[in-house]
Amino acid sequence: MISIKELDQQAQQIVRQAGQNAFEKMGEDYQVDIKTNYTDLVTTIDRENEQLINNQLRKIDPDSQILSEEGFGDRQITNMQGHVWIVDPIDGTMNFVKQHNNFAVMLALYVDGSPVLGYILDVINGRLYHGRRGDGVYVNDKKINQPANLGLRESLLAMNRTLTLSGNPSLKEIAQEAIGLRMYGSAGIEMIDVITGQLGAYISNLKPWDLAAGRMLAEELGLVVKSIDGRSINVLSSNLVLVATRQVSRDIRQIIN
Ligand code: 2AM
Ligand code: CA
Repeated sequence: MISIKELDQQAQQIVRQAGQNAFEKMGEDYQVDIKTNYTDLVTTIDRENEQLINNQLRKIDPDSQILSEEGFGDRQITNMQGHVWIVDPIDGTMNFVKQHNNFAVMLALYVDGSPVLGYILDVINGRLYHGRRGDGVYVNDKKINQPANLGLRESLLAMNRTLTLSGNPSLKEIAQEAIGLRMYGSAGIEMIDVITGQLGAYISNLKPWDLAAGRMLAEELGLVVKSIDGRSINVLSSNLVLVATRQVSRDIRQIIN
């Protein structure tokens, strides 16, 4: 069987190919469809990318399961045994369509439920954030240092639109306590900014493919990835997730409790 190190090399190529495909097609005509409502989009490029990624994963790791957003993966994934690849072919599809910026390709490998490989490609900046468990996190070829353990009052916080508008008093207090509030519209780009220390925290409702890669990279750098009330998260379900420095996580816990 192919080693994790070899899978890592191949997966980097696959993510870069999908990024290149999105970059090339970005300015062309493509179809945009509505998923659950008019704010939730999918394009033919999302679907193309997912097929490109999944077909290659099936070649390099044929016994694995694939959990992916647009329906080309395995229909039913009820357990995390063995190799499970988790795919977001374009994260931040709204930004892809509207901004031609601030979107990502994301991929992760979980082995028996634990994160082992993670990739977030910031397509427009050509930066691939990647990591293998125990080997640290890199941006392209450069190793990333652990971000400073700042508290909430010294940190920028990113929160998604639904939560920001929810009126939840605890979330409002958290947002007011932070030094500033940001909203990018791409979980991948927001998690990159926590990993690199540009944000102290990111709070959002995330599906498995929004979370899987960023969780791997963040945990490898000693950051906290938990449900907002401090419980551990189940990667197979939708979660209200906090990705943060240890100090911000403590500060938020104090506000919530
Ligand atoms: P997507 O573009 O891959 O769908 C924007 O708020 C961020 O949340 C994006 O990363 C987007 O990923 C994700 N997202 C959009 N709709 C979502 C939903 N209904 N549940 C969870 N995540 C969602
Ligand atoms: Ca997506």
